[in-house]
Amino acid sequence: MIVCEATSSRCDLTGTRTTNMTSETGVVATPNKAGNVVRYDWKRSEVREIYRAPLPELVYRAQSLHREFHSPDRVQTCQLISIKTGGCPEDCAYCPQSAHYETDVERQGLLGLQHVVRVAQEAASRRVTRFCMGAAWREAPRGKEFERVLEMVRGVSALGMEVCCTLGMLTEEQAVQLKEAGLTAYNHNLDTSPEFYGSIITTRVYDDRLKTLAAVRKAGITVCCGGILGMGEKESDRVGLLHQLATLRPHPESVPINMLVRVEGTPLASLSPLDPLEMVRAIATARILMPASKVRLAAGRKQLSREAVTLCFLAGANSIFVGEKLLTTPNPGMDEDERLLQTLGMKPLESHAG
Ligand code: SAM
Ligand code: DTB
Ligand code: SF4
Repeated sequence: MIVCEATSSRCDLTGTRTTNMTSETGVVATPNKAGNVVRYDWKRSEVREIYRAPLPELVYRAQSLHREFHSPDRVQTCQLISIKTGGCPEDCAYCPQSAHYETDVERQGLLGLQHVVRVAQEAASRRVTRFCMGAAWREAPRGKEFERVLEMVRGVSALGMEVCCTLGMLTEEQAVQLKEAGLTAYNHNLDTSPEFYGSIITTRVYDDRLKTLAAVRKAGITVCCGGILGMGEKESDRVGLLHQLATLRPHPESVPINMLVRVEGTPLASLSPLDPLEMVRAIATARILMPASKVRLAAGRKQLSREAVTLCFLAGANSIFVGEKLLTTPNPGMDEDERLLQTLGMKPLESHAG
């Protein structure tokens, strides 16, 4: 265990302990193979302290811990597809798909099953191991459209890929149906701190998100949950988001950290761009707080230099979205990413899906 000299003995920046820890509410930590312990009882002040540590210290500690839980030269490659685009009734200020804003996004109803499975097959042939289907819905629909989504999940799952969906709010019953269809993961982001949430979205509350996350967990689906940086939030909001994620029990298996893609027509379009080093800090902090999780460097890579992306990998990011498009916005092309991984001596992670 690496002990932090700059902090009190209560908080070592590795976030690990060599013994089991308990609290009044019961066991708060589970050990990994090496005897390190994953904690769920982080205090916000501890998260702040980690986030603000000198950058070399922060990255060193994140990287040290990364190596205890993951292969340092492996990156999971995931591909997104927008299965239903635009016209969303929610007013998320960052989102080009909200019906509240005039953007260049063309509305598109739910795609056909065969088209989606064909795109997934092409992705699998390029060693993409996780396929994520996103829909601009406030909540997953009922009836025929939901049946079609279930077919898509079955079709992609049959290819041996990890299957993820992000469809908005879910009922417990829908979560069970998705699980039975073969869904690996459900993406549902908390996006920012509870305090800042109301400045970004007014059509739902933080608690709605937490309820869907609970339904996903209850159904036995893994959780993909993260947020967006660069929406005009303060450092304390980034800390607040990371604190929320790190106190979910169990931690989300996947933590996407998005850098805002500023889209013309959305209320956040003219914000100043985020300092990429904030992405590095957030990723390193996520790695320390949730050492066993995949930390995904998600949206915003087009705006990051390859050196900034490299720093994100050093800070513990071990998953990226590949392909020229995210849902509606551009992403670096496959060739560019292959070249980058090759230059860095890194390789795509093999699939764990059965
Ligand atoms: N409607 C569903 C929902 O909101 O959960 C699923 C689709 S939504 C587009 C998925 C996630 O994309 C959002 O939670 C948000 O974190 C992210 N996102 C959307 N627009 C973005 C943008 N302009 N920049 C970065 N991330 C964005
Ligand atoms: C996540 O956290 N980021 C991805 C995925 N989960 C669904 C979506 C990013 C969307 C960026 C804006 C767009 O392309 O529309
Ligand atoms: Fe709708 Fe999701 Fe976009 Fe919000 S982020 S407007 S819920 S598609």
